[in-house]
Amino acid sequence: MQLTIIVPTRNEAPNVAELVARVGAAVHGVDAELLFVDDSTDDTPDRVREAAAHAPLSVRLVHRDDPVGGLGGAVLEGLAAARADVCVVMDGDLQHPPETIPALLDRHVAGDVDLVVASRYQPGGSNGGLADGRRVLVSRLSTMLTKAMFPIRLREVSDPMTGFFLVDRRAVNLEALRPRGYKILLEVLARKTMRAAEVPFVFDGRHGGQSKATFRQGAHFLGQLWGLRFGKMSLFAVIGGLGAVVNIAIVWLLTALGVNYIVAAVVAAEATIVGNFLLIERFVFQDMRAEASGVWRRFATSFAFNNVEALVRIPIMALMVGTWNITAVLATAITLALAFVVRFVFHSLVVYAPRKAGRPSAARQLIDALDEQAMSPGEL
Ligand SMILES: Nc1nc2c(ncn2[C@@H]2O[C@H](COP(=O)(O)OP(=O)(O)OP(=O)(O)O)[C@@H](O)[C@H]2O)c(=O)[nH]1
Ligand SMILES: [Mg+2]
Repeated sequence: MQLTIIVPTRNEAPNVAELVARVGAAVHGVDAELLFVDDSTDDTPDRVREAAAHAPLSVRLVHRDDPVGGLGGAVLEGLAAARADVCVVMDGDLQHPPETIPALLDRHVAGDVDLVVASRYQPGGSNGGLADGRRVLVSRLSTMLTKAMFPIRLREVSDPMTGFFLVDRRAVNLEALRPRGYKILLEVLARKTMRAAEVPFVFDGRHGGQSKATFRQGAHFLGQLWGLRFGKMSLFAVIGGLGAVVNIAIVWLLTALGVNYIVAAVVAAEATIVGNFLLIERFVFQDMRAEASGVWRRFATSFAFNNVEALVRIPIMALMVGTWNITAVLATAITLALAFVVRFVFHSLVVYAPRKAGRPSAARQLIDALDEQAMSPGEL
């Protein structure tokens, strides 16, 4: 089978017959199937079965009684259940014209990309079908925000918020995608550098039925964006913060037991460094371990870095207090913040660096690696 067209639906009964007819006509001559992943409470499933009976292509229905992950979850389930590796994802309300499918397919057949995005913002495309000015504004602003947060990953993509795209699922790690996203394309794009292209399309008005877009989804989207962008770094920060608390607790405990405070501080620092390493191994950089050097080497590098950092930070702090005349507390705060960034960058780029990598220019490599690691998602 050449192509699976995945359509997530929730209460789209009035649109099913027309959708099936138009998709059938659009992919005439292609070995394709149409796969509905349905979370409806209306009679959408009946409409799908009716339409399937005399459709010009194979029509399948996956109805979910437990709609895990909502729209995003439905798309993921469709990608997993598809008979073809090449999948088109589109809405079921005919805002995404089925007549654009051949253009997506043709672009993919050229062979140089794994993802073809149907874009409202390419010449020839349009956003005219959005319900009102407010929706246009929200859509524009969220697109701008998204692009600003992923300037490198989304370089090639003008419409990362579209729900209409073709993806070759062999190029996607389905297990790594989280259905939390209403915008599953964003998950796909943000997690991995994809070879992507775009074709324009005209976003139509809704054919029938009701919109499911809500304010809650908007808030959800911001959460998704935040998680994708800062996931790894915020986890790293949380673990670092936890380490600081444990550090203080150990010093307190040991000194209370009568241990010399310098000895207590050293024991606490080393214990925290080891604990920190174990936690970031497990929770922050777990996706990079397989390609990095062995665990003992990673530990040695991380351990050495943290000790050097602690040794260097204190004289720098003293220097700052001496030359800038700032308080010791402020100097501590500044050096700790700086140390956090340096530590994160060092772990991303050195401790967990892939064993061997293609070597473009050093600057390019640095930027790519930062974009890849510092900003890639992390999950607890
Ligand atoms: N399976 C499934 N599909 C959903 C869910 N929520 C929305 N959809 C489908 O996802 C597609 C997009 O939803 P829409 O309500 O059209 O969202 P929108 O296009 O942003 O909003 P409008 O412009 O008002 O149409 C439609 O085919 C919906 O039926 C869900 O929870 N589960
Ligand atoms: Mg819609």
